[in-house]
Amino acid sequence: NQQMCFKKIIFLSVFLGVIIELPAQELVDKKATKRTRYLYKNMYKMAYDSAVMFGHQDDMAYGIGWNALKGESDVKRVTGEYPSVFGWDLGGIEQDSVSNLDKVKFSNIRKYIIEAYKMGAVSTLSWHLRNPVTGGSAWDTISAVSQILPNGIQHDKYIKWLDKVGDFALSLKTGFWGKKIPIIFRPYHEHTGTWFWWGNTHCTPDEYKALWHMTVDFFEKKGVHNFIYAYSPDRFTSKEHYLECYPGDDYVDVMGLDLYQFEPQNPETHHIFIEKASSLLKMVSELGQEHKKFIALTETGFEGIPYDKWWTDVLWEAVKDAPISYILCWRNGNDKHHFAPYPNHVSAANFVQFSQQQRVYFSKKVKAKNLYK
Ligand code: BMA
Repeated sequence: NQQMCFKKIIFLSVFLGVIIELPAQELVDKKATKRTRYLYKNMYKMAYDSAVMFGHQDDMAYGIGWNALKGESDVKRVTGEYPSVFGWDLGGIEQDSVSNLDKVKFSNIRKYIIEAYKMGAVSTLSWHLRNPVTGGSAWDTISAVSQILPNGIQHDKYIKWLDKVGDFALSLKTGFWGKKIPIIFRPYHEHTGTWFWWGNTHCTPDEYKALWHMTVDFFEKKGVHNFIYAYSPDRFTSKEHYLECYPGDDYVDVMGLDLYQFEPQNPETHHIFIEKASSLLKMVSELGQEHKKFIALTETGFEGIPYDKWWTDVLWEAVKDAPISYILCWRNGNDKHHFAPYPNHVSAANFVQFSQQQRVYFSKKVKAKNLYK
């Protein structure tokens, strides 16, 4: 009888163990929802299995020659499928605007995020927020960080801004139970550059870190548990430089890099970009392994993509040796300022070729991966 009881206990614990089995990967947010943890674990695994997801900013919102048309996407028009990562921007939410700085309605962003989730894809949010001191744009570099930190004179106002982002995050839910949709949140990006008010020379590394800590702590306290936090410097010179403003392993889940194709842009000199990008990504991937974070090319592109083989011969060459989980190309704003092709674009055929590579994942292959389970 005792033996029976013992067996029952063993059986029950194994059964419960399977039911409540959660990914071992530690996230910044110890209360992260189950789906958020699964997403992180699965993206981490996929990256080290050599899969690279393809992402596009504002993909479902507009493209070249169309705006807010349900079901449309330039990427889909060219390849027949959606990207597997969708980027959106919250710039303007801090001022209760109806639309973001690129004229996409927040209510539509919410719908697109739900759609992306339903197709098994991933959404990532950046935030080109206004300068909290002057009310100018994100590119207004009048010093602001010291004033929004605790004890700063703009602190209370800034907390209200964070609160609006938190409300938006909590509004991203699906299904009968209203489960929250996991998001890769990528605030205060490109801080190694000098163009944003949180960037280099406009605050000290300690101030930057304090801003990051304050932001994450605020969201956790508010009950936002569907964020995976991504750190994404622009170009950097060494691992030490990459880590100069790093908020710490307890505050970062993804180690990213923002890097666009730079001059010179003629095909004979593209090897310069390839070498630069791969050497930076090599450093990021070593850091990722040391810090146990997955890595990503969190923003990239070649404005207008004037080179017809850019996708396979430049971008892929630049990233193929690094275990990046995804690439995010920037938005298709107009026929000059766009980073994905559209039908009949000079790089369209090459983009199709790129999308069909075994290691490259667009929406269809990603759906089969069940990232949220
Ligand atoms: C920049 C440009 C701008 C845009 C901003 C935020 O790279 O695309 O036109 O407003 O990103 O999305």
